[in-house]
Amino acid sequence: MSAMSKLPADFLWGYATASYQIEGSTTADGRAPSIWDTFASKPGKTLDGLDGTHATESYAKWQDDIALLKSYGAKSYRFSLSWSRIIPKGGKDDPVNDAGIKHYSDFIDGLLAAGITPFVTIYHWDLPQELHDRYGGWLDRRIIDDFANYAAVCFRAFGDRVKHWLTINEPWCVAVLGYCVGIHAPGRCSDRTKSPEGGDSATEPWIVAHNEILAHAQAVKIYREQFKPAQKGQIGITLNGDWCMPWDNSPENIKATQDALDTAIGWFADPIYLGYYPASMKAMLGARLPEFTPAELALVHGSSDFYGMNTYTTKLIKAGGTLEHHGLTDSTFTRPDGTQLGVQAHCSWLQAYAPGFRALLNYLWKKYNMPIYVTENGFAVKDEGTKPLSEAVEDTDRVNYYQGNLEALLAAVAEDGCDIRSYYGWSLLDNFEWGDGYVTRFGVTYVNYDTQERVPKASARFIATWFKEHVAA
Ligand code: GBH
Repeated sequence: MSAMSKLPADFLWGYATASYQIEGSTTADGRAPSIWDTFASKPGKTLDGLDGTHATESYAKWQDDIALLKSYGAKSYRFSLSWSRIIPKGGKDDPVNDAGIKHYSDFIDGLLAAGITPFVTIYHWDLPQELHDRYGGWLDRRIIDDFANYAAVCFRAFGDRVKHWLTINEPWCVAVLGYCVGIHAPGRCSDRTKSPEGGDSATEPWIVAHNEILAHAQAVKIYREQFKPAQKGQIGITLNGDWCMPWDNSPENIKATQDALDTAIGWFADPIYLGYYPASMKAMLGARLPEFTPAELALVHGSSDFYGMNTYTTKLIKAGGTLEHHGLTDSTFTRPDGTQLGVQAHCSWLQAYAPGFRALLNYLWKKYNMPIYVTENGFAVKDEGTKPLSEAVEDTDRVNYYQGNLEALLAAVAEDGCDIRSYYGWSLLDNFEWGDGYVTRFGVTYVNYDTQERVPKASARFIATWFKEHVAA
């Protein structure tokens, strides 16, 4: 790579967050409960029984968040809207809450006044509880029109100023963690000791995913037909997906690696960008995988203007697992020679491995041929949550993670020719890490949860300097 390689001047970079993970103020200004309020309030569902009641108090402290982003030189901020602040009961015939609209409208104005481009996620997992109670939320096809209506309310209220939209964040996590493993809201699975109210891990995740894809596509259709001509923005979905490499060169592990990628990524990306579910998933699931009608397929195929990519790690894949949501494969970070793939994070599922980040960018660019927006990427330093502040802010493992991945991103652009338009670090702040509570910290900013004091970590300074040096003027 030439030392002069730079990202284009309009490259968007900044940080990502999500409403329930940062906002707090869960009863303010007419907000109604989401499935995450309900799930987190049940005993044993989150670490230390904690929830998003306070989080980083970003609903109240929104001006501080904007000032922080500005101090970091961020060009853009990715955040999500809370459905139950905007339409408390959620449905298409339910009232819109003007106070919720006003909050986000003021926030968007504040970002723009600070020169920061808003990138807005419409749904990041906090479904209005009422829709779950009414018809089972994502399990029922009524969600499609209710979601599309909610999205239209957002386009109408904010689309004059918001030109970058994401429909749903990581539909895989909603389907698998919420309706198969039961470790995320609404906590459904086949195990009645964990989910007494019902659930079927063998069928529900595939139905939920199908409805998510249709809801996303319906929202995009409305945007393109009714709003895009005047508002001229872009809209897409963002998918989680970690790079997979065969554990060794055996044919069965090479095949398993593609099965793992199909289930992690192709499950959603193939219908949306290519127009069909992966053949490996049809073979695995048979009639349990829902089918699209021709009309639905026409709606779904091509329903994203770009590839939204959330990624964290790389896995080594072995054939022979028992979990269908991993394509009946197993994964490990331990190579055949016993060494570890990368530096271990606080979460068991995350190790740093920059070559995998570059390989994934290339795989997605070649397979789907869409501009890529990296919408999340980040690292939780091991044991950071129990370190004193002075040590926690010297987050060397996180600096190394970002350095490796940003160099990989630049190489993917400058040497491999991938079309990459954004990079968002997860996250601006330490925040509510879902079932893992507050001990796992992903922020480039340390949050003292007793005082809500924000303290920049070394990684925030590193990223600011890196983009200053690597984005064309
Ligand atoms: C993102 O998900 C989320 O968008 C964000 O809200 C979250 O805070 C952030 O990552 C950090 O976790 O061991 O089988 O349970 C990341 C994608 C996919 C990573 C599921 C964890 C757990 C797999 N996640 N994975 S499992």
